[in-house]
Formats: sequence, structure tokens, C-alpha cells
Amino acid sequence: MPRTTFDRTNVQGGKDWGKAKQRQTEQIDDEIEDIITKNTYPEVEELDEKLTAYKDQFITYDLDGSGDLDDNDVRVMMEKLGQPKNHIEIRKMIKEIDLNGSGTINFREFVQMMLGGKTSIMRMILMFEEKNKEKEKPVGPPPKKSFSDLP
Ligand SMILES: [Ca+2]
Repeated sequence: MPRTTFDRTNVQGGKDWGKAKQRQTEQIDDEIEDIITKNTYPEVEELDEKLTAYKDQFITYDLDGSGDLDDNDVRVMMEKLGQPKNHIEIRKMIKEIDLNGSGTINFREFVQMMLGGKTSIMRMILMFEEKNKEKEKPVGPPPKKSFSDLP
């Protein structure tokens, strides 16, 4: 997978935007370190790789580098994924994932959405997309959830 490049810097507002992106990347690296240090997801295999993949996704969709996915970020994300949603649907999707009630999705919430036991619309769409990308690899049936994963 190609690394995220910042060649749109000038289009997006120049130096400040580049700085915001850098800050955002550093902030996410800290979050990842914290998640690993605290062993937040002991049952998850290949956690490092997964967190790196989520970081790439999150940075791609956090268009303004604010560190949060807001309504507009999610709208663009869904359009890119071929699943355009209206304003009400987007609010609902964010609400499913927004743990701290900020109205936006931060990296921690994004990780929890992907790795936590709760199913959400955004997670289903992202996982579907991920599976499509892996089509060339031989894949078995998706792993069944155990009863202990249920909320
Ligand atoms: Ca939030």
C-alpha cells in the first residue's frame, strides 16, 4: 500500500495544513504507543499492523488534519467508498462511534470501532471495502465471533 503523500499541501492551504498533518501523524503515533503499552486489545492478533493500517485510513479521511473525522470527512469517506450517505445517515453513523459525545470521531474512537465488540454501519462498510481490496489473496470465510465478543 502506498504511503500517504502530502503533495496536495498547496491546494489544501499551504504550510499550515502541512504542519497540521504532521501534528496529526505524531498525535496518532502517540495514541498507538499508548494502546500497545496499555494492552488495550489483548485478544487482537497482529495489533501493530492493524493499528498502522487504521492510521493510514484515518489520515486519508481526516481531510483537514484536525485529528477528528467530522460530518464532511465522513461524507467524503462514504463517497470514496461508493456508499454515499445523506446528512441524517452520516449523523447516525458518527453517533454510533462517538464515545465522548464530541460529535466527531477521533483516532481512539476509530480504533475502538474497528476492534471493539460493537458492530456499526461504518465498520461494516470499511470491512467490506478491506475485503474487496484483498480479493487477490486467497481468503477463507471470515472468522466467527465468539459469544464472549457479544456486548
Ligand atoms: Ca468523539
